[in-house]
Order: sequence, then C-alpha cells, then structure tokens
Amino acid sequence: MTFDYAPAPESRAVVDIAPSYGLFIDGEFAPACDGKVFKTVSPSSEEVLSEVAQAHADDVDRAVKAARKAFEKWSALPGAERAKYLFRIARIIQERSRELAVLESLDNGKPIRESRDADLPLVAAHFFYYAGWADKLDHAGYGQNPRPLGVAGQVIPWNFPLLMLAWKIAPALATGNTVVLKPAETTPLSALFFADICRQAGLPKGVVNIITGDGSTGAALVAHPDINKVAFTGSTEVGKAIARTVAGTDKKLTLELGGKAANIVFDDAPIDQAVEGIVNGIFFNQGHVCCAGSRLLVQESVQDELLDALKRRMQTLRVGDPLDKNTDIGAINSAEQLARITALVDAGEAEGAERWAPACELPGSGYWFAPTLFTGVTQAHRIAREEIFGPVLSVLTFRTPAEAVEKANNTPYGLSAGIWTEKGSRMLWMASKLRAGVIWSNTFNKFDPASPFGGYKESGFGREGGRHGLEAYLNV
Ligand code: TXE
Repeated sequence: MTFDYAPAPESRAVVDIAPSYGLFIDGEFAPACDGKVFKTVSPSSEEVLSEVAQAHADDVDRAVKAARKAFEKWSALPGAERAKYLFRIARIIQERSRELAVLESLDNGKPIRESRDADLPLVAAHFFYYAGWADKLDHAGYGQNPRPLGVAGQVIPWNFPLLMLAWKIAPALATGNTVVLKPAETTPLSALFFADICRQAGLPKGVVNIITGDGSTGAALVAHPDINKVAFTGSTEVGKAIARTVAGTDKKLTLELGGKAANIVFDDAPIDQAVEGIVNGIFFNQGHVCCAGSRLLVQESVQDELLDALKRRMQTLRVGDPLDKNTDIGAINSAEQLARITALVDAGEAEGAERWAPACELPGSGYWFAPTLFTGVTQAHRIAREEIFGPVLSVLTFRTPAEAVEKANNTPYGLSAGIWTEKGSRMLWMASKLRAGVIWSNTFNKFDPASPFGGYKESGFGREGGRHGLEAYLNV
C-alpha cells in the first residue's frame, strides 16, 4: 500500500468550527444548566475540534417542554406549509454540503469522498422525499386526518451522524411531530450545524431541539414522561435497555440495532463485480455500518479465485487522511471503538482463524485499523457471530444454496444480506428464505429514501424510510 497522495489542507478551511457550542433549545443555543461540557475530538488527528455542552436532565426537560409548546402550532399547520420548511432545509443542506461534508469527515473520520458523495446527497434526499409527503398524508390511505404522535425523543449513533439525523427528523417533521434529538457524544457537531440550518430556514422555535451529551442524556430523554415516541439507532444492548424503559408506557418505539450481514457469492457470479460489492460491503465507512456485509459466504468451488481477486483489490485500498480525496478507508471513530475491534480480531486469531491484511503503514496519530480478512472461520468463532463494526471481513464457505441460507440465518441479527448470482430463480428463492430486512441482489449498501429500512430479530423493529417510515410517527 502506498501513500503517494497529496493531503488537501485547504478543504479544512471551508468549515468554521466554533471553540464551543451550547444546546439548541427553543431556537437558541445555550450552555447546560450546570455548565458541564465535553470535548469532541477528530479521530484522524486526536485534535480537539470543539467543546460541547453536556446536557443535564433539567436541560432535557427544558427541551421537551419547548418541543411540546411548539407541537401545538406545528401540528396544526397545513401539510403544504410544513413541506415548505422541509424543502427549504433540503436546499440549504445542498448549498452547504461542502462545509457539512468536511465537518462530518473531521468529526467522524470518514473519507471525504464518502461524506461528499454518499452521506450528504442522501441527507438532502431524505428531506426532499419527506417534504413531498407532508401535504399528501390525508390522501395516503391512512383514513382522514392521520394524527402526529406529539414529541419524539430521538437518539442517534456516530457512524452516519447527519444521515441518521435526517432519517429521524425528516419523517417526524413531515407528519407534524416536534423533536428532541441527541447525537452521539463522539460526533455532535453536524447536528449542531443542522440546528443552525433550522434557524436559517426560519423553522419555528422549538420544532427541532438538539441536546448534546453522553448515554446519561439519552437515558434521561427516553425516560422523560412527556415524550410520545422514542426512535433509537445504536447498539443492541442499549436498544434493549431502552425497550425496557419504554415498556409499560404509552410511548411508541422504533429500534434500529446491530447486524452481522451475510454477503453470499455463488460460483456463477461475475467475480470482479462481486469483489467490488464485497469491498464496498465491508470497507465502506470503515465498516462502521449496521448493515455491513461482515460475513462473506462464498461457494466452495470459487473460493480460491474469489479470495485471490479480493486480496489483490484490498492491496489497492488507501488508509489515511479523511480529507484526502484519494482515501478509501478513514479513521476509526474513537479509541473505544478501536479497542473493541482489536479485541474481536485478537479473539479471531486466538480461536484459530487465519488473519490477513495488506502491508499497510498507518498514520502515527489518530485511530486506525488496516482492512483485514479472516479465512478458516467457523460459525462458532466470535468473529462470525458478533458485530465487529470495523473493516474486518470473516470468510465462510458453503456448497449448496440451502447451506448458504442456513449459515446466513445463523445469527441473532437480521438486518441485511447480499446475494451474488446470475440465476434469477435462485436469487428469488434465496431472498424468500433469508431473515433480513434488506436484501441486495448483485449489489450492496444501496440506499434510497423511498425504500424502507429495518431489521428482523435482534436488529430491531419498525422501519425507517419510505412510506413505512411515516407510519412510525403517525396515529393512523
Ligand atoms: O453504541 P451506543 P456505542 C454497535 C456497534 C458498536 C457498539 C457500541 O457494534 O461497536 O454498538 O457502540 C446513546 N439510553 N453500534 O457504544 O452506546 C449514545 O450516547 C439512551 C451499531 O457507540 O448504543 C449514542 O448517542 N441512549 C449501531 C447512542 O446511544 C444511550 C450504531 C449509540 O450509542 C444510552 C452504533 C442509554 N442508556 C453502534 N447509552 C447501528 N445500529 O448502526 C448510550 N446511549
């Protein structure tokens, strides 16, 4: 692996990050009531980017009160009026997309090519898509006058900070709900810039409130008695804790949790195309993707050919500066996440799987992990069962389609799967047998705001995106 790229320091200049940020409540930025703050760090340099308010339970309460007050007027607006705000937000996101892409790459560590070409266009697309629904809800077959739920408490993770915000906020606002959203503690900045976009769009005060903080802030939000809906994306462990908090209340709940997706390659698949899909499936966003194709199931007869081609391709991947347009794999989001990945990879070796990675010189500061491949993996290995959430691929083999289905489904998760075959009947049969919310055929990691997304089993419940995403925010 070579490092013959030219860093692009000038791209840093397009974003103006303030030394400190308050909470965004009722249209104003203000410090936490007890003055507490935390630092957000760039994972590629370990440089402190800014100091951000750590919301106290009393701040959460203030945000919920602001959202409740705003709900009266916002929910009473005609859908066409709400649509105007959402269209305006979508256009501002497009206008500010360069700035937001750089910000996201600095705070999260993802390559600029991905934040620029994947995250930001999808963020804008979600606002455009749900803006288009806002004035059509009365005619969508939900009966007359479908009602918003009220105040939504939304907790999001760090892997796609702005995109997860869009998945949560756009449908909530389109349906007439108001929101209190908590971004992850390692990536709070793009949500705070989004707060500024809400002001720029003239969104009425209190419709969107952003409270930054750690898990305790999230816990206070989901437990608040005056919210009507909880939407969470994050770890299965925290998702289960939230489900317990919400059980026995009248709050509606959607959970989007972990995954251990199988990417299944048959012997008739075009090898080059499949290799691109495998690489995209596991190395996109450093593998910090809930639907990442982290288990490669390859038909035994093409194993050698496919793995040779995959290793050759992996040797061309560039790990490094997220702001460099040539970078394929950026920084791991945090020291904690790097430790989790390292521990699972060590377990893979200790349990007897064979580890391979291309020769790769990682930058000195920051958090990095080379693209890694494990062969000789059995279903009992931890690296075949647990979500690694990093650039690590576990390879298993199969002989028959039935064996592929059995292995693919042998997981507590059920978020996504990929199938690579030229044979249409086999594709349809496989798709009908796989217990996964999203199934890609001869592609991977394709997203569209019109398409519902969500899991089976421990990957959670409820759907986001598409028409089904609206129903999560409506009483129909
Ligand atoms: O997640 P957490 P972490 C998986 C992935 C990763 C692991 C741990 O395997 O390695 O989870 O990541 C907030 N009540 N995913 O620790 O803790 C927290 O502040 C309410 C998969 O970062 O679940 C953050 O905003 N909220 C996943 C958010 O929950 C709480 C994406 C996610 O953090 C809380 C992320 C609590 N008790 C991690 N505790 C996916 N599905 O894509 C924490 N939070």
